Amino acid sequence: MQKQTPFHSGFIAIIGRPNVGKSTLLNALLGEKIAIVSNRPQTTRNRILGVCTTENNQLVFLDTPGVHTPRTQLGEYMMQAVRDSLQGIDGLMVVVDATQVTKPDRDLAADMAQHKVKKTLVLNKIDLVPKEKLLALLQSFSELGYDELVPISALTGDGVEELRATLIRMLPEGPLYFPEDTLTDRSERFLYAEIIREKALRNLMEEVPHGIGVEILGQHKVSDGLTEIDATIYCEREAHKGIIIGKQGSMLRRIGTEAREDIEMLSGTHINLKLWVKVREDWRNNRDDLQTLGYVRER
Ligand SMILES: Nc1nc2c(ncn2[C@@H]2O[C@H](COP(=O)(O)OP(=O)(O)OP(=O)(O)O)[C@@H](O)[C@H]2O)c(=O)[nH]1
Ligand SMILES: [Mg+2]
Repeated sequence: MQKQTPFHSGFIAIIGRPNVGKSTLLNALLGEKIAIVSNRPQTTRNRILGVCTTENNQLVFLDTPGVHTPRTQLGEYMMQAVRDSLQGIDGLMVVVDATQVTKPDRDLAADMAQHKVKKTLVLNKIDLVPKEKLLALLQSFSELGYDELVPISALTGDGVEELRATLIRMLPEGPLYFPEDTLTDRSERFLYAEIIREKALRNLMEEVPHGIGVEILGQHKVSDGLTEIDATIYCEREAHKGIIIGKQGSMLRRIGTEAREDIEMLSGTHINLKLWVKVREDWRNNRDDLQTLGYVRER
């Protein structure tokens, strides 16, 4: 790809309350799925960087955990990841769920409006909102001082290209921060663990998902075209372990099959995925466990 001058680039943080669709939006902007998505709040636990490069510009997105009041050390780590993501950025995208704008959404949007960078307020999930309601909502955010208000559906893609054009207009002149073929700064190992966690989140009910952590123990090439991956799913209680394994192992098999299919697509090779389940009581408040599972502050 021929790099054009002047070249524009910048870091843009994606901020919002849990479940508003930040990770779905990151994936839509990249045209690739790198961040896991579920209908449960607090799905994303780390800052996830995604890069989109053209001959004229490079957009570097930072997906972040949903802003909430932390109740565990993991929650505190997550909120630190949000604060860290706000450092050194060139732009800010604040996402709200247009189907249910709450006071905490408005408070967060008002708080973020204080940042002295280019700011876009993104009203997501417009596929579920009647036009009249949307106009009133847009109006209700117009006084906060955002440079742009953009309605989108990250799920259907409606408005996503308009949003991209808006963000590109806001980029300052800048260097190529990452090689042009970079998609994310996250390792395969991280992405695989996240895929397994996503399948667990999607299949498990009630309080079990929040206490789940995944560690990739190892991966080795068995032959050309076949890799074996060993991973442990941690949970917080013996009763949860039973639920994750399921009747005669049926739940664990389902999580394993769904995860294997996604990992095979990502890696382009056949995968033999071996999953174990272990109980680690209160791991979300244990510093060593948090470290083992990759919840370690960067830099
Ligand atoms: N109908 C509809 N659903 C959406 C849209 N965008 C996201 N969703 C759904 O909203 C849910 C949450 O999406 P995520 O992308 O995981 O939300 P998030 O903001 O990253 O959530 P956290 O990581 O928990 O903070 C999922 O069930 C998505 O499929 C949209 O534009 N329309
Ligand atoms: Mg997310």
